[in-house]
Amino acid sequence: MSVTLEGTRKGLVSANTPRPKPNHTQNIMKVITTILSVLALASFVNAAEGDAKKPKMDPAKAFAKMDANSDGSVSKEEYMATPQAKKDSAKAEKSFAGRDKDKDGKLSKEEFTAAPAKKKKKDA
Ligand SMILES: [Ca+2]
Ligand SMILES: [Ca+2]
Repeated sequence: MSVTLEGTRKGLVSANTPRPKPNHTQNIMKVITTILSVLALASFVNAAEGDAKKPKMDPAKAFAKMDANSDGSVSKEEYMATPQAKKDSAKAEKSFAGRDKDKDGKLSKEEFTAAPAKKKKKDA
C-alpha cells in the first residue's frame, strides 16, 4: 500500500509542476484524473481490508478458546463463561442446550462446530 501511495504522490507532484506552462484546464484535468485514481485506489484498498477484517472466526479456534481446561469438550460452565454468554445468559443456555445433541451436558467439537439447529416449520 505504501509503495502504491508513494507512486501516487509522485504523480501528484508532477501534475502540479508547472513545466512549459501547461494551460490551466489541462492542469486541472490532470489533478482531477489523479484524484479520481487516488479515490479508486482508496476504495479498492478499503474493500480489500474489509474482506480481511470480516469477523468470521474459525469454529475450531473458537472451540479451542472456549475449552478452558482443554479436555476436548466445552462444558456448560465454559460455555457460559464467554463474554457473549454473560451478556445474555438465557440465550446462551438455550443455544447450549440446542447444540448439545446427546444431552451429556457438554459440547464436543462436533456439536460445537455443527451449524446451529434450524427451526423446523412446525414451530411457527
Ligand atoms: Ca473443557
Ligand atoms: Ca454433548
